[in-house]
This record gives sequence, structure tokens and C-alpha cells, in this order.
Amino acid sequence: MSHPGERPNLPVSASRIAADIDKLAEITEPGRPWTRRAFSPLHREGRAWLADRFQAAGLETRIDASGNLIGRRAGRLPGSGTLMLGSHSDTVPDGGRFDGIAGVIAALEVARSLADAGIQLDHDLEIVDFLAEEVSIFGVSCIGSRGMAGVRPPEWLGRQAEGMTLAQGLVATGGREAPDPARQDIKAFLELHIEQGPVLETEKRDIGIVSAIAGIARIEIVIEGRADHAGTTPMGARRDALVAASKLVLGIEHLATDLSRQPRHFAATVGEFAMLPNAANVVPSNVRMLVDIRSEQRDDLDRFAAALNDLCISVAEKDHVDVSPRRISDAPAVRMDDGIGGMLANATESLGGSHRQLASGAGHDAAFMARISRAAMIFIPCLGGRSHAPEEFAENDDIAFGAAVLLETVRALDRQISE
Ligand code: HGY
Ligand code: MN
Ligand code: MN
Repeated sequence: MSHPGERPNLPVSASRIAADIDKLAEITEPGRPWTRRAFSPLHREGRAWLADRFQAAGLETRIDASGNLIGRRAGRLPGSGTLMLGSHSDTVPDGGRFDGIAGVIAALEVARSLADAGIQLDHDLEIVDFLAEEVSIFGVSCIGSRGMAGVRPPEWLGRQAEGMTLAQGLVATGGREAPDPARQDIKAFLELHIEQGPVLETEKRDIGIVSAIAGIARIEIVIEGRADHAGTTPMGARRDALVAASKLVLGIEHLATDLSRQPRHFAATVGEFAMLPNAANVVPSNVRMLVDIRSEQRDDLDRFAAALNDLCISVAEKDHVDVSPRRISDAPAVRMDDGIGGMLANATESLGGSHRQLASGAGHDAAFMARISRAAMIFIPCLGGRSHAPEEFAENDDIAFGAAVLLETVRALDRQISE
């Protein structure tokens, strides 16, 4: 994927990036690389290490009310606003060591390289590690970036998991229950992320300029049946929550496969699934599942949700169970800033790289930052397009090249906005 030797000396340090990626990767649940879940002691340990690296780069660090770790360097022109770069350092369970992390370390490297070159921007510079970009133990994602954008649903604070509420988890992370007002000072937000897909690797492109981020909705479905003796209860007299749930899972796959045949992105996945009492000789009484839905176009999502609702009603009737679907999050598709996209393309070319536009089927914090700021993203290639799995891999040269593109774009933005 990377093209060593074809690139000029980059204005960033690839070795510093590699060392930081490796160091952060050491902070993982032993035997489950890589797992560093938001709201866990390991996440806080990773945060403490990141804060230390931010401070070593001369950044003032803080945790904002929404639990985001921020490193700040004042600009030459006080009050001219903030240029922000970052991503997230939390992982999915048994995930990778580049998803999110590559973006945080690349942003940190931009701050370090500007300092090394003695370049002080007109604008304040902030590097951010957002809290809980991944679907967290509370069943919701992008908690930190939604908070910063002022769009975190208040009712989320009461969501419970592992013996705590989200409000308590926020406070334990250094945040506060009451959110800060939405930030108004951010003039541009840039995020580097691994593509989590195969396009850049297949086409041997260095950079993907993200055009839009797919809409993401999540629907929680609880199926209430009845626990019965597995040996004595006649097959026709059961209210088996797992059998009903299985019909829903297969129906969801069928509906989503149909919709995905259209010339625009659509996907639906049941990735979270729990059954009770989960005992071999008991007819399952309860299933809770989380449906993750991605759509480039709103009406595809609405058609899917309506069909899913009809399916829930028919399965409930046939299987004599109660089926309760509930939409717990719903973020619309978001376009990225085309002007900054053009600047990212220019920076890529000036550094001798190749690029192409790409829509994102994955969700990202940039989707919420776009509510309060000009927002743009670049993708770098990842091995086989794999992500959310330990096999996830990105070449350090590709991360370094992406960091260099960010650096050149930040300098161009700093000049452009000041003019
Ligand atoms: O789930 C997502 O799309 C992102 O990787 N968190
Ligand atoms: Mn991510
Ligand atoms: Mn992810």
C-alpha cells in the first residue's frame, strides 16, 4: 500500500508516530488485543498516557464536560478561533489498534511537527481524543463528539451498564453530568482515519477524501417470551424468545440485502445479542438485540424501519411473544466540507501522493463536528480493508503521509481563514 521512496521528506516524524501507535497498543485487555473500551480503567490508563504525550508536545491538556481529552496551543491572534484535529482512542471489543488511534496520533504529530518547525498558527490549535466513539457499554456511540456539538440526548445520561449510569461514567472519565454549551469557536475540524474498507488499497491510492458519512440509526429490540422446561413443554405450546429473535435476525438480513442492491450504500447488522436465561434445559424467555443500520439516503432507512416494524408485529403474533422495537439513536448522513476537501487534495498532490473521493459507510466523530464547524476527513489504506478485528493493519508510512497532508492543510486553512 505505501510507496516508500516515491515521497519527498515528509514534514512529520514517521518514527515518532510508529512509537506512539505501538505504545498505546500495549494498553489493552491482556489476551484480547485490541480491547480498550470506553469507561474502563484501561481507557483511563490510555488517556493518561495520551495526556502525557500531549503535554510533552507543549499542549495544555484538559478533559471537557463531555469527557473529551483536549490538548491546546494558543495561536498568534487571540479570539480568531480554533483549528481542531483528532479522533478517538477507544476500541470495539477484540478490535484493532489503528481505528481512531491513527487519527489521534497523526493529529498529535501535526502539533509536534509545527512546534519543531517553530511555526505558530494564527488560530488556536486543539488536538482531541473524543470519548466513546465506538458503540459503548451504554449501547450508544460518539458520546464525546455529540456532547461537544450540543446534540447528546439528555435522556442518555440515565442509560445503565455495568452498575453505573452514563452520567456516572462521564464523571469517572473526568467529564461532568451537565454538558458545556455547544462549541462556537471551532473554525475547522480535520480527522484522519483508516478507511475500514478495500478501495484505497485496491486502487493503490494514498488518500481518500471523504465526501459524506453515512447516516446511522440503532434500533433496540426486546423479545419477551416465557421460560419453560425444555424437556416437558410441547413444541406447540412454547413462547420461545430465541426462535422469534432468530426469525427477526434472518428477516433483517433479507430486508437489508434487498435494499443494498440499490446504487447507494445500505447495510444493517445485528451485532449485539443477549438471551436469558441462556440455560440448555430452559426455553429462552428473553432476547435483547441491537440493530445497527447504515444508509446514504434517508428514505432507505425509513423504508427499512417500517418493514422491520411490520416484521416485529407478525413474528409477535405467530410466536406468541411480545416484541418491542425502540429507536435509541438516529444520526442523519452528513456531507463533509468540499472546500477543505479541495485543500486536502492539493496538499496530497504537493506531497507527491494520489487521492480519490470516497463516501464513508462507517460512522465518525466528524459527522457531529460538522454540526458546529467546517469538517473534513481523510482516509488512509488498511490491509484488506479489514477493521473491527485484530487483523486490522495500516502501514506506518501511510499514517505518516496522512499526517503530513493534515499538517499542510492546517497551515493552508490557518492562512485562508485569517485572510
Ligand atoms: O461503527 C462505526 O461505524 C465506527 O467504526 N465506530
Ligand atoms: Mn473509528
Ligand atoms: Mn470503529
